[in-house]
Amino acid sequence: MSDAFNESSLFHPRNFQTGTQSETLSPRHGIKFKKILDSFSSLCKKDTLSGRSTVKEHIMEIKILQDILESNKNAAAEVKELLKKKRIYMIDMMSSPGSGKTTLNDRLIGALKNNYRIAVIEGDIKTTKDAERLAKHNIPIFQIETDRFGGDCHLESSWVKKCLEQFDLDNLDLVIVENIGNLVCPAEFELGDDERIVVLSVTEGEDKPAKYPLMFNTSDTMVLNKIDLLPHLDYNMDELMDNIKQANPKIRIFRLSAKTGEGMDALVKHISDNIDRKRRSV
Ligand SMILES: Nc1nc2c(ncn2[C@@H]2O[C@H](COP(=O)(O)OP(=O)(O)O)[C@@H](O)[C@H]2O)c(=O)[nH]1
Ligand SMILES: [Mg+2]
Repeated sequence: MSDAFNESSLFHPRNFQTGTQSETLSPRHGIKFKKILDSFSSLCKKDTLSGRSTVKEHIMEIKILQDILESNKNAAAEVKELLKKKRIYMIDMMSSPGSGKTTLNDRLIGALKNNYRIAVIEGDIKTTKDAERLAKHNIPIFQIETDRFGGDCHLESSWVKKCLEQFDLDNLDLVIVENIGNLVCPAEFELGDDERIVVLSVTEGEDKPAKYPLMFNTSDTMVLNKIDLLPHLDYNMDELMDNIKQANPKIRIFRLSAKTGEGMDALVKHISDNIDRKRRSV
């Protein structure tokens, strides 16, 4: 383990709450998005009350939304370029709340930290609980609490870029981003990562790839988690596989239990191979 990963380099969660870093995470984006939501709800009210067409306003709002997505895309390209230059592999991990992202990251970091230099960006609407759970690994962790600037339900690439700038990028091989827990908004906002992993736990049912196709369609990999619970469930694996095939026939699938460790080896190998490939890239 390099000197860059000693106790002093850890971004301790306690510092995020009072430090200036979280305040510099581009508050404009959060507020802008909130304004759009406000505008959309007032638009709906106008429609019901007057019955008049609001097509003009609608077009204007969509243009603003496109601007946000466009500016996110541009910042994602910058993140991609930076990671390419520094040969760092980055994972955007997404899922519903409670499907096991932090538990999985705990296991992954435990399995990878002796061979690779890892940093984590934790996204939550509120609390530093996940960063605190991972602090024992003594690696750099940055927690983004979106509640401080609008409570966004996803992370944006410009915020990730600001976090990356806080890390010692010359001494990193892997960055894991734990996105905010939901299967909707994070799918819309690319972060400039190398791999999008969606975690689905068996307790969420077989229908989620059909109900949230964009999330599964834009992901490279699906981790089917909590397989230790299968004996207790009436789970239809064929139905899940049909649904996932419809949403994204090319998605890579790992079945595992982040709790017991069953099935973890294949995922650890997959990520290790990808980190090695990135490190060898020119
Ligand atoms: N049985 C079982 N429970 C799990 C597994 N992975 C996570 N959990 C539990 O699911 C709950 C939510 O996990 P967490 O990692 O916080 O999910 P997150 O919200 O996606 O980060 C916790 O109580 C975990 O202990 C698993 O593979 N099997
Ligand atoms: Mg979590």
